[in-house]
Amino acid sequence: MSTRDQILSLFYGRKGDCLSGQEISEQLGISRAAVWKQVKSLREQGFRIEAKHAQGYRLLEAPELLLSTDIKRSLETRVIGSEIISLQEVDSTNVQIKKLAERGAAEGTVLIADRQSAGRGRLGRRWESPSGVNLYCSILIKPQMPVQQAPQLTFLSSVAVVETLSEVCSLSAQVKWPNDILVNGAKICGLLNEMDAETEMLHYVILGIGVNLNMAVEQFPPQLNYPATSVLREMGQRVDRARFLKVLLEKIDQSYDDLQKDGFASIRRRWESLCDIMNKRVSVSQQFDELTGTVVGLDPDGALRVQGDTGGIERILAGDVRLLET
Ligand code: BT5
Repeated sequence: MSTRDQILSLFYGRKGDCLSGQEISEQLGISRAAVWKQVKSLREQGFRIEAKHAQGYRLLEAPELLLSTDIKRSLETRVIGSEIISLQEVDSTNVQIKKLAERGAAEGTVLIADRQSAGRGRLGRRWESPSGVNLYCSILIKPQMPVQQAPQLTFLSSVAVVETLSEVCSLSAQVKWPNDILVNGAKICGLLNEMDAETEMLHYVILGIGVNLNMAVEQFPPQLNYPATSVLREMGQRVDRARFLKVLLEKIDQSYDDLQKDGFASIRRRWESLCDIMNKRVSVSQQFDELTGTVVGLDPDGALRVQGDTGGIERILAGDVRLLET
């Protein structure tokens, strides 16, 4: 734990009572001057810390930052969140966690950032990541599974996000194959899984999750491919980001455990029940042709099963799926 996080733990342990500079310096084994520097830096980060003569410091208010100590304190998980790193700004949480993975970071490591300067979408696209309002999170896992089954992990994250939106925000969202989450047709979350594998087996997978939580209408960039939305826009109220993240990590942890013990069946059933194109007519644009048919389910390798209007079941591995008017 960093010195800063240790000081915050001491403050939280005091529940609003005073903590003397002497006590902090003894507990952490640092000088009084170093304590003062840490307090100054916490104030600059938005913590309201009162200094009372002869009594010490008192934490009055913490900023609405996503702090690893806050999240870790109440997190009930088995693997996910074994380590939580919270940064103010990164280029991309996926890029940074990949570096940690290469240096041997533990399974379950989570990296979150308040802002991304180069948030990544698929195929080199950009994920808009303004400061202080949304969730930008990457999770490192090391599943014992063959490469072909890696797409199952995208469905695992998307089910967890939709269930968290429902539980924490009372918001009903749908999954869109393969990696979007929509509310009334507008994108509220994007998922970007990246993996490292050798021959047939996975080394590690990064689950990248971006959810628009408290982003206001004027913060949406004007030229997006799809309409976008946020919880604030849909529900008219702000979400506590730390609570959202805690519930999300717990759901991912549970689903990851289920996946490893019982296989894909339960995630597949949940995904199918949250997918608004199940049993509906769609058109699928692929690289060289277009198919129309009815969606009938999901295969274990993540392929969408579509009953073609002319012919049998087609397995769609990549393409753009559009709902047809009925
Ligand atoms: C995605 O790509 O939807 C995957 C986004 C994953 C973002 C997370 S944040 C944490 C982690 N670290 C990263 O660097 N990335 C992951 P794609 O399907 O390619 O969609 C990208 C398209 O969505 C863009 O071209 C825009 O049209 C649109 N878009 C960009 N930012 C958006 C936002 N904040 N909300 C809604 N739509 C957005």
